[in-house]
Amino acid sequence: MAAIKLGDKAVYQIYPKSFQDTNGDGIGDLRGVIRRLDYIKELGVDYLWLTPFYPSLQYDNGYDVADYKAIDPVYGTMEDFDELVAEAGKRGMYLMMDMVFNHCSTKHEWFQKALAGDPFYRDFFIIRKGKAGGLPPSNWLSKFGGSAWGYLPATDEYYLHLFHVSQADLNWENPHVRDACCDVVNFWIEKGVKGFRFDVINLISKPESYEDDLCGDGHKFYTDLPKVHEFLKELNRRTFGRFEDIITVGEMASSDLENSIRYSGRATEELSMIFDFHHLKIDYPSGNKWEIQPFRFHDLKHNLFTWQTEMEKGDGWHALFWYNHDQPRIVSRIGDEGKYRVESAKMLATVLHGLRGTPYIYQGEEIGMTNAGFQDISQYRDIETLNVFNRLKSEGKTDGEVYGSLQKKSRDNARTPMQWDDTETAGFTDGTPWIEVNGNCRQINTLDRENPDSIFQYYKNLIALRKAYPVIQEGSFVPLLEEDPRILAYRRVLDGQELTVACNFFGEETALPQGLLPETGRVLISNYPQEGKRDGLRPYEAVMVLRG
Ligand code: ISL
Ligand code: CA
Repeated sequence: MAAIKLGDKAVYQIYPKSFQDTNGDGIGDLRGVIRRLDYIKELGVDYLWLTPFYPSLQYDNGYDVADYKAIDPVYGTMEDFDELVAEAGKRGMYLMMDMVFNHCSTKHEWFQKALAGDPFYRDFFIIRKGKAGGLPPSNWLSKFGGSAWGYLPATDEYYLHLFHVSQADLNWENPHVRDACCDVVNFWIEKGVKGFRFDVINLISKPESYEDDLCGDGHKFYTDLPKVHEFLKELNRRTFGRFEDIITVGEMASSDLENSIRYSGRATEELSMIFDFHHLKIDYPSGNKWEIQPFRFHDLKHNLFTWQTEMEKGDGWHALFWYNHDQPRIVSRIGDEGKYRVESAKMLATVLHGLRGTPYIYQGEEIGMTNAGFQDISQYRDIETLNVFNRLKSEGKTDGEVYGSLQKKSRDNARTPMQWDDTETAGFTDGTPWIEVNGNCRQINTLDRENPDSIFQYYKNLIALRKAYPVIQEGSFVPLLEEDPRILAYRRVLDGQELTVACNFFGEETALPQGLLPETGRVLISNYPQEGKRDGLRPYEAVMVLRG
């Protein structure tokens, strides 16, 4: 198992389609990533996670992979890729590839051969007869709406697709599927890749029989099944686990704590770390993502505290993140995208970068980018959003209700182009961008990053602090002020050193309980000037103090 240290690393996530276009087709590309390597290096990160750029029909922006060992010509060539690895390496940074192994595109040759009747490839997928009365094998729902079963008229059968109808689930029970996936990972390892992110990897094991879910969408039948652990151990042993210097992260959809600890524990030889999403479900009443509700501060705090404490007890390891390409921009979601945009972006960064785990920064987070603000369905591109739009309309929701929801929740919020400068296309492209640029690129862009007060410099400083202080890398987590309605505070402790983090999550000043911040401590970072007596926290104020 990789013996590599995780606590001093940071990862930058790139959504290539929206990062930097270099040939004027309006779509970001690998040469664009190469062009911006010096920018990323300035931040001080170690790894670049790129979401999929394999050949794909782009129904789900590349998560419908049609060939795992090639580059989609829209993004560039294998030579561009090799150059990217080499150029990143020169700057001390490594690539993390996105492995989408729960499903592949129905255009992948495996599925095409299965459709043509090849029994070897048929067994790569989960194909079943329907139930009497023309019903699919079970009533499970796809994550993007509709049945999770796609109909195959030629044989009057169905294939399972937990996601889009173009994403057929792979049958991990079949050893040939596991061979094929191992082969893919080894292919990229040989190309010099040093990190892997495994998409919805806790869903790869499926039950023996397919029953109706009488009180849900079916996810309890395929989430965290015991065999996932076996499959991950095998993948580890046959691929990345043979190397000391490769890191891995599993995306865990609705995984529980016990399983998360097993996936990421050092002793279990599965993955280096996991993304859990529980801290982001704090604004979904009753689990429905599309209903609008303000975030519940107490739930957020309670969630972070429980997971930090329990993961440490079980020796699990977290990938720390506020959002990614599937989630709205965090400053719009639980910060203040208006008056206190800069303060709240820095405050949220402070909370996250002080925690136990490995921090991930999503492109644009380091300059405080905000939600897209799209007002019309023609501006949206995401398949999930388009499906939900139709569903909400057919349920009789008004335009106001529907757009209110999309503007807060759509995955496109995080997918608008990176805001490099203050021109019309934000320096992203010379052509027409595949998705509109946020008009606020006039004010929010990378041009002011030299300014010592910029959000960019703040992120850079946080990453440098992590590299400098073992207490941030390894310290034990101690929750503080569990009941305080406005402040999130905690301590990290290591070898007599004590790091205290205190953050005001709201736009009003709030009292700071006496003695919380050690009088003798040294302020490592804050989003406000620190002088004089500390008896309160200003709007969205964050402070990190070290003693010892
Ligand atoms: O964004 C979501 C729905 O609102 C999440 O449930 C998301 O589908 C889940 O986190 C899995 O995400 C990953 O796999 C999907 C892909 O669409 C996402 O972009 C990817 O991050 C299917 O491959
Ligand atoms: Ca391009």
